[in-house]
Amino acid sequence: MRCAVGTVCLSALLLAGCGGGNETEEAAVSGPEMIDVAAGSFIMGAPEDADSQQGKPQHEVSVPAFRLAKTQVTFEQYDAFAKATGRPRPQDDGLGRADRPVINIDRSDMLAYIAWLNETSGESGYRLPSEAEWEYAARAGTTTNFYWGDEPDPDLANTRTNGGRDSFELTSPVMTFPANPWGFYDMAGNVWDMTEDCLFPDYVDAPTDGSARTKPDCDRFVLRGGDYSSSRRGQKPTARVATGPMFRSTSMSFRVAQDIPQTEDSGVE
Ligand SMILES: [Ca+2]
Ligand SMILES: [Ca+2]
Repeated sequence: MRCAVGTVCLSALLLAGCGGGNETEEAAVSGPEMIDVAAGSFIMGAPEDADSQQGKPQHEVSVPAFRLAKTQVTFEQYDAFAKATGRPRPQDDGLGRADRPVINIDRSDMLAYIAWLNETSGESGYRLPSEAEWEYAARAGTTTNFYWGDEPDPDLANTRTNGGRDSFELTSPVMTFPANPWGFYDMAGNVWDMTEDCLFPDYVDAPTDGSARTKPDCDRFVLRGGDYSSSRRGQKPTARVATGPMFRSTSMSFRVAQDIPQTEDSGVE
């Protein structure tokens, strides 16, 4: 089953072939389950009076249609890559593997996984998401403090609260908490997501076409989406931190984005 561009596959579990395109021939490697995100515009960033962790200033961004994985890359997915390529399996620090987000890898490991997907999955165009794409997908059309409303809720994200559904001091399996309105999991809390963007101190002169803001020899890349130790501010879809390219952590992972294949509908319906 192919999901029409211009819609979001909310019932992703039922649409096992969504974005996969593997009905007629078995791909050698199955990539992460992708959700089609329709093109659209949104206000990126936080108001001037927001705390210092939030990206500012607010500005309108028009995002072309793209795909984003509904979860972060799991240990199961990454370990298949490591096995196939002879790379070491990253440590899990005793937190468990399987459907936990892969941790203790650096940016070059993430890019190697993505390159491997492009080479072996039978599909192309896999890449890291831009900050703008990430925030557009995290907000999922909402304008509230969090994608579920204006107050933190321990039943809706793995953060430092550790109450209610959040019984996790550290990482939690992907899809433990409810998805956001567009079907993406863990866009608040659990572990941070790597993006394509280099860190600039603010959004002045940032691109407004959904593309990543980069520069040669970047030494600080932007992470989005908070982690298991996030306070109120770290859970917001506008929160951002940054790390160097060699950084590894139990609180950082990644999810893949993908270009919409050129042969498909452009998203105009
Ligand atoms: Ca927690
Ligand atoms: Ca997260």
